[in-house]
Amino acid sequence: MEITRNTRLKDVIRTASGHDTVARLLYSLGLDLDLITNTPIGLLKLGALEKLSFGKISSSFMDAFIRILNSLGESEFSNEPGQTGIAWWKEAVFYQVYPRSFKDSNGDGIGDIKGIIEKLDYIKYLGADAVWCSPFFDSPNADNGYDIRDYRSVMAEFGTLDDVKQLIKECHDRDIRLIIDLVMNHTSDEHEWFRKALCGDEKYRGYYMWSKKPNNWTSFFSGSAWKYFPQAGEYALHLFADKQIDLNWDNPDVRKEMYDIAGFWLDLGVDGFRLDVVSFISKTEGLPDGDPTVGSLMGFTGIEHYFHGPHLDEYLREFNREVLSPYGAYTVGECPGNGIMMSRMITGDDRGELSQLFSFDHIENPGKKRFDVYDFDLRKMVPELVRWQTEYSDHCWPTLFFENHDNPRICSKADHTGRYRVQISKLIAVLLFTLKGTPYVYQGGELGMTDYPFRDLSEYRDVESLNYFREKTSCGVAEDEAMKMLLYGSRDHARTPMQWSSGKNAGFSDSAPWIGVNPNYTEINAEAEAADPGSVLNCYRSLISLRKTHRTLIYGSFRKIRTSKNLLVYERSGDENFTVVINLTGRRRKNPFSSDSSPVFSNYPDPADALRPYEALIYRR
Ligand code: TEU
Ligand code: CA
Repeated sequence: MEITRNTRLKDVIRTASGHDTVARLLYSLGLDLDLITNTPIGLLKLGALEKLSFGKISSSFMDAFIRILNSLGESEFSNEPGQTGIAWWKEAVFYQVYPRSFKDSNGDGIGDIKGIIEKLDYIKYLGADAVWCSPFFDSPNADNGYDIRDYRSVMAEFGTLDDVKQLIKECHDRDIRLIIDLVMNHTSDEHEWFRKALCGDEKYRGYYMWSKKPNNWTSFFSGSAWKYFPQAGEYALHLFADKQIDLNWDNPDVRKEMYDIAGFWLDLGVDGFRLDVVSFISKTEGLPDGDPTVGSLMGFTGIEHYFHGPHLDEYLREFNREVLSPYGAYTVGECPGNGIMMSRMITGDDRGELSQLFSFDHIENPGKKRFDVYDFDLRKMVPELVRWQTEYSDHCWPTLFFENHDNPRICSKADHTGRYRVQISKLIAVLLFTLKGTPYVYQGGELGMTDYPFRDLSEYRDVESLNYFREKTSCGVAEDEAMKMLLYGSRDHARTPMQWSSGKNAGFSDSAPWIGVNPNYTEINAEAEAADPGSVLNCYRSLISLRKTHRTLIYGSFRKIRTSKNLLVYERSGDENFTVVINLTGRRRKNPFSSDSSPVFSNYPDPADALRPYEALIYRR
């Protein structure tokens, strides 16, 4: 179906790209797709929006918008009700390790592979079945290892290839699977390929994307996405830091290199991959300018040309056929900006692309961006969360996560006062382990670790934060205001050392860590929490074990029960029936769920009639 100004909105959202683009656009305006599905607005023609907006929606924006809507064409995925197949990764609890900040084994202040090995028993004790390890490959660390210089060797600070082989073995000895983090969209500018490209080697020049005249795309880490290289006499594309140069995936040699690298690691025994920004690998041919209005809404200009590019599905299928399937490897793709329908194209079990993906809309409230100064409202997350439970289809399996190494801590985000840290952390655990999908715990989330009280720019380490500060202040934002934005959005909050004990440097290292330890480690740490039955850690452990002993919590169906917008109430049904009641606010609410039985879980130590702030209850019937 060709979308034009005459297409009614309700028809626009029947195609995958139409559905997701409109949903994303509304989301960035703080609105919900319900507006189109549940109100007469759905009957309006696309062109009417232009007239009704009184000039806010320009004709050129509408043109760009219609082009995006038509770019993906019809979606080919099964709408048949399916039968959810059983798989280890649907039953597993994943634990994400950020090696630099997890455990330092040799006292240089930097976490390392041997440190991870030391703590595998802890991961097992928590109840996790699989580890996602952020990149440990040789890297000059412009972006903490997400800028890879050599995909087949290990960063000296982290250890050796033998250490990683040992890690794989020690994981498997404990029945823990290990997936590693492959960055296939870009390499370091210090990678041999790029160095050869700069020396005029035509073969390797063709590995990257060049231009004599850069387009208007912006980088995720501020400024233009193009950097001029005098040796080459041209600009090279970098969607991230200017030391992370985008690979040209339209070149079959590049794809072959990547498949070989994946095979190398699978031969060493890893169980699969988390694929860094894998949805960005295919870019619109000719690299045309991005639409400025789309750019300002999304925060990045040009994104419509690569967030689900023209050959993405084709390349993923090729990757799957060449490497993943033969090894039976699991994959979870990082796919920012892909909504639910386009995600079905990537993860449908009949599509032969990826096992699962991460999409991020639920992580910020509608209309908000990560550096905005605001308290995250859990209520506003519900429509998005529920949609992935009910509309993602039986052919797909959601990921469940609220934290990772790129986002502040969720308990701080939702309550910057810290007053309800314990309740919110446990509430999040209830969502992680009772919703349908594969839970991903980010290191320290299981302790209720919080944001760091950053006061000075010198305390930040992340290239994104530092660039952001520079960009904002150079555009006239006052320094204290820019500091406040960093305090709300910096990725460094998630990267402070794991808090193991109340000992020196939180038990992370014998010497000063590469980034500050949160001063609250004397109270919030694994050792103290292990000894406290009411801790966040013990809550995680008991919910993981509840989930494992009741498969209904894994494979059971999901149904949302309508109540007030202050509560989230849902049912998981199968052999058994679980009802989850969550107060999403910091105020007391009436508990609408009357039951003969008392809850099998509460995030408060004692029972009560009314729901207390952020109370989360699980009933079993
Ligand atoms: O992140 C990609 C990404 O788009 C975002 O998570 C990004 O960091 C930011 O949130 C944009 O608003 C991945 C990695 O997870 C991240 O650590 C890397 O810095 C990035 O790719 C580049 O490799
Ligand atoms: Ca170390």
